[in-house]
Amino acid sequence: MGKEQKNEIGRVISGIKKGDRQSISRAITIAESAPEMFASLIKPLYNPKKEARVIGIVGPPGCGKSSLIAMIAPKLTAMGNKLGVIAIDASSPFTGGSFLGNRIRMQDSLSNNKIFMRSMASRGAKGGLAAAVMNAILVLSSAGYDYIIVEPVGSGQADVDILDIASTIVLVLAPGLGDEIQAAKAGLMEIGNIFVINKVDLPGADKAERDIRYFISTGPAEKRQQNIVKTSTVSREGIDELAQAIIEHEKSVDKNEFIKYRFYMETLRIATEIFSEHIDHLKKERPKWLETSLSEATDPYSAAEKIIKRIESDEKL
Ligand SMILES: Nc1nc2c(ncn2[C@@H]2O[C@H](COP(=O)(O)OP(=O)(O)OP(=O)(O)O)[C@@H](O)[C@H]2O)c(=O)[nH]1
Ligand SMILES: [Mg+2]
Repeated sequence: MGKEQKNEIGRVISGIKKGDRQSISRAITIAESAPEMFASLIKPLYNPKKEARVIGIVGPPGCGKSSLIAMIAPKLTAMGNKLGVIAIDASSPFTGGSFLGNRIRMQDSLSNNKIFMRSMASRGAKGGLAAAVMNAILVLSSAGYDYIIVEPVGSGQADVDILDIASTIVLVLAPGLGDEIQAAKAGLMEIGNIFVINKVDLPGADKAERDIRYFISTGPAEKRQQNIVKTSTVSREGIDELAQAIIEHEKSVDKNEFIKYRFYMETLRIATEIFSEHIDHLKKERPKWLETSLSEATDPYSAAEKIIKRIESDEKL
């Protein structure tokens, strides 16, 4: 790493400690584009006590996830929380059509530095989307954010395994989505901690609710008691209940246990990344020692074991 990069890291670290938004933004960009530089940035900042609570808002495309986030965001900040919002594959989480109006409601929280918003592209991040999202969570946690809402793309499954990062998962469904509800049922129903039927101002809301209740009744026993929150971002029905349901669910989560789990998943992800970087390097370089090992090995398994030993011993590859 060059002197200039080191200086920049120093500046970004002290900025993040002060909660400076530009530094937070820059750190997330570094995480997306230069993972090795990000490592030196986050090491001195990381503090497990500061790990934020992460809420995943999942559901089929167009069910109203972003609109709901815009409405519950000010509720969470009004309770004294600093809130981060990460939306995946939105041009910007708060400039999409439905956000223009909601942005006005959020103005206070925004000007008080209580909400930080960021969108991420599912393609293009070095190390993949899961890495970029997890690293953004590390940055926002270090900057003192209490809650982070993540809105994954489309069905919510995408590249991010939301179960690895979120301690509360809100599943949003809406009337009139037809097949998408069927698809969502298959994959998402099992992971939801809170079920939401949004757009209850539209016809068909009752049918959607009956469908979901039926589905729940056929699911695992522990889900049968599940509450369904009915919301509309048009009439604002159910918005307070949803914010409250999220807080209540978080109360039931053992935060320390969940953070240990997220730490474990994060560690494995980083280890995999470092390891595969070594392997990529070997694919490109074919160094002399590797050629020798290969010619000495009697089978490819023994040859692979030699490579692993070499990586472990941290000898120059
Ligand atoms: N009638 C009605 N329309 C709503 C409601 N909530 C959202 N919408 C509309 O539904 C459309 C999609 O809303 P979004 O909030 O962008 O939905 P999303 O789930 O974030 O969509 P993707 O991110 O594209 O998957 C927009 O046109 C919203 O204005 C609601 O409660 N009632
Ligand atoms: Mg959206």
